[in-house]
Amino acid sequence: MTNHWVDIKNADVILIMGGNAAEAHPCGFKWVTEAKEHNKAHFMVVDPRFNRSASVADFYAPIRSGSDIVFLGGVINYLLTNDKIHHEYVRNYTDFTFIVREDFAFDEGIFSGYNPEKRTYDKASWDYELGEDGYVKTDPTLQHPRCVYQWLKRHYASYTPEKVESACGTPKDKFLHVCEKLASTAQAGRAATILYALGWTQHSIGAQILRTGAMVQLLLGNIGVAGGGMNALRGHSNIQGLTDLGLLSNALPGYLTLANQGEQDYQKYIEARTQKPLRANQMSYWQNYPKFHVSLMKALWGPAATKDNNWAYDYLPKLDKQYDMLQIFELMNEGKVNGYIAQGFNPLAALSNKNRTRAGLAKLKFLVIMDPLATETSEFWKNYGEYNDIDTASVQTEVFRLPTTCFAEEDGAVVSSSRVLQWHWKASEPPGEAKTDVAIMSALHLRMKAAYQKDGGKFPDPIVNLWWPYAQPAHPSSEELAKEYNGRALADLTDADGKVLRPAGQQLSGFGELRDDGTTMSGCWIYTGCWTEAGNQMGRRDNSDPTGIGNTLNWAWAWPANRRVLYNRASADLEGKPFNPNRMLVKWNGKAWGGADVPDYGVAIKPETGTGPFIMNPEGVARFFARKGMNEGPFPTHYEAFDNPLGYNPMYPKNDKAVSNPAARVFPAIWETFGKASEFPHVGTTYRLTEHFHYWTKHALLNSIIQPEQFVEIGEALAKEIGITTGSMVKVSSKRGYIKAAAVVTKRIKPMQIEGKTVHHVGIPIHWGFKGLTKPGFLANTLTPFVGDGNSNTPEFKTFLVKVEKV
Ligand SMILES: Nc1nc2c(c(=O)[nH]1)N[C@H]1C(S)=C(S)[C@@H](COP(=O)(O)OP(=O)(O)OC[C@H]3O[C@@H](n4cnc5c(=O)[nH]c(N)nc54)[C@H](O)[C@@H]3O)O[C@H]1N2
Ligand SMILES: Nc1nc2c(c(=O)[nH]1)N[C@H]1C(S)=C(S)[C@@H](COP(=O)(O)OP(=O)(O)OC[C@H]3O[C@@H](n4cnc5c(=O)[nH]c(N)nc54)[C@H](O)[C@@H]3O)O[C@H]1N2
Ligand SMILES: [Mo]
Repeated sequence: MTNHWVDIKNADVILIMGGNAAEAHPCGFKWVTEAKEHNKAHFMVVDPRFNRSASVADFYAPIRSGSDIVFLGGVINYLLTNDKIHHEYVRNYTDFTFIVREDFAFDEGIFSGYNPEKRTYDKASWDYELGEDGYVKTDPTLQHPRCVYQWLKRHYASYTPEKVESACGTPKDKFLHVCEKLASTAQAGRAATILYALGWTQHSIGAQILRTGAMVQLLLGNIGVAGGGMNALRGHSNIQGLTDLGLLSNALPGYLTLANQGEQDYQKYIEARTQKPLRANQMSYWQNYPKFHVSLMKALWGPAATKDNNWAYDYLPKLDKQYDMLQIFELMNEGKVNGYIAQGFNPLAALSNKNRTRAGLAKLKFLVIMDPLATETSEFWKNYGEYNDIDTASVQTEVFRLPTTCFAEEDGAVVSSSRVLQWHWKASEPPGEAKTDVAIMSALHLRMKAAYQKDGGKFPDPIVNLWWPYAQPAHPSSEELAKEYNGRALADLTDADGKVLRPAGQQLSGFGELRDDGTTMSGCWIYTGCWTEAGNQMGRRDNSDPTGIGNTLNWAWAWPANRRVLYNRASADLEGKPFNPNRMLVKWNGKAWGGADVPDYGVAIKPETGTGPFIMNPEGVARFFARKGMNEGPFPTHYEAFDNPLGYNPMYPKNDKAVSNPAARVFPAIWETFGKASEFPHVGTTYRLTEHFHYWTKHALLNSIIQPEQFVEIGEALAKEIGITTGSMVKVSSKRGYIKAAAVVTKRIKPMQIEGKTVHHVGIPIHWGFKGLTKPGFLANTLTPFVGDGNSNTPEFKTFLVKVEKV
């Protein structure tokens, strides 16, 4: 979230689109209720289903799954053509005036630089035009045909209300209602928030859907203000912590990035990430990359990371490809993976195309499951009849189960969607032989280290030199690890005159203290400040809120720097005067910043210097034109899901190269696993229910009683067509396999008219499987396609083709 849970109460307009917070985030959802009650907020839901959030909303509009960029592009077009934008904000705080390179082009769904054979883009032309001073050229009059504002107008001109109606199935009047309500926040003093989750991310164009939402918010001046923002409602209780700590395979802690294979040279690696400002006076905060990186390397390898060995740069792996889940299981299927550790992960249930996942697992030599429960994955080799019809004798994989504890059986911090790190204390001892994940991983590390010390190997250094300075090497404590993430001084830190600012050994109080000369260490720079000399800031429990805005700066601790609303500098005008004095976040008093939040930059930087609020970007402003960042283009563009009901792109019907995301990675063997509407005429989508948490609460008795049996949701019209009623068993098939489940016939899913064709959605909750206390069921992911987003590779779980039949 750019903002935070409590801040939702400050919104005047709330849009939940691509999420179902009442169902999946029922505790946080109370802030929507607060906004409605105390702020008269107008609450809207846009979803293929009339879901639990819609049932308590002021307004609901249906949308065809997978068509959100048409809808949001339509909102952008509406805001631009009706001039409902926050002029002062977009002019000063975005790239509206920037001029784009002359060779940048877009034609019928494809941008300049496309290589159809490789399905990738050469992104050279996707850039601003730079002057001789190295700074971006701008046109403050906004007239230049190549300025970002003019490009934006052209790019979304075809995203009309009529097109939204025919491509999304959203009636025009309902679409315009959403536009008008959002537009009412284009003025200072009103704010809209957008809350989203998987209904936006789990598509082959997921990351671009989020960008389109963010662009709407920028046009309205809703980023960085109280009650605004782009708010990702995250999943597992600590999934925010997982990404913060760099547990994605291409990441390092604190959103630093691993090198790719071509980056063997340390200086080049650092230079590529230490971005120089693209305009005068900008902070371009990633200029501090070397400080964060060297401090991380000191945390990992301690004394073995020295200036002479480039801070142990050679110890870090260099990526030959992006090792996301789809890639790993593809390699498994190719027989190229020997062993796999599934730690708190049930891939057989959670990953798309279950039969393919299972085939991959069966090719491993060994599989390790670290989990408190016996999961579908740990028993993938066992025959459970139709639910898991495997020939056990054909499986050679050796499976080890290592029972772990659950969160309540250890101390630690959990990071919420609000970026708040909140400490919790152990509530009970683990049962039986269960060990914490830290104890298991430590034991594994110590044994590997001993083996490498004894036998040597090709390159034992990264393992034998890993710094392990814990009181009990077999079980580092949560406190020790948290202090390490925060970071400390390894030598006396002095100023230019030699005065000691921070003696060696002390905890650091903020990432501003980090250095690139090996005198500081920090395991995750964005967490610096969470455990200072003043103690554990994550354990703080003072909920006082002097301004009433809900920031509670003394409750736990938020990254970065305890800031509760990101980019809060953008809530004030160039002089530092809050756009909305009633919901002030920060304010410049002529000498210093003050207010209800931690300001984006220190008191030394005055607004007069022109420093922009988007300090992580080298241009200091937010981008409508995503320079070279995204893989499928700098402006979000609609593409159909890989399994799609039309067979063409309704926005670019003439171009058969632009039907689905032209830059999404599709493994060669996967093309034939996509379905066609002639064979699979219905649109399937998968989702959650409040009563279950994925695949593990079916092991708990009470949850199993309240949601005992697998079902699929089918609209009344489709039910009539195939001759079923509630309770009938239906078979739902896709090109990848089939499931059977009880039908729930509902008014909450209605047929849609898409480009003159009737499209039915089929709703498939994900929670069942063949292990646990519920009635055994099929894994929903038997049906889903093995393809992901063009940037993150998040699987396309939300839109695929199925056929529903009466059993
Ligand atoms: N009780 C419970 N709570 C949970 C979880 C759980 O398993 N159980 N899981 C947690 C996790 S890990 C996560 S990631 C979050 C997920 O939270 P959510 O994303 O809110 O959950 P989902 O139910 O997967 O999907 C949300 C909505 O997306 C809609 N949708 C599908 N396709 C589209 C589309 O193309 N466009 C639009 N606009 N909407 C679409 C679906 O109809 C559904 O209503 O929930 C978390 N909370
Ligand atoms: N079709 C479809 N598929 C989906 C989704 C969808 O919407 N549709 N959603 C996707 C999403 S967003 C998610 S997050 C995934 C979820 O997929 P998973 O994360 O694989 O699902 P969980 O059941 O939450 O599995 C977590 C496992 O962690 C174990 N566990 C709990 N606490 C601990 C602990 O402290 N240590 C260890 N080692 N294990 C622990 C649990 O017992 C459980 O077996 O599913 C994805 N798959
Ligand atoms: Mo999730």
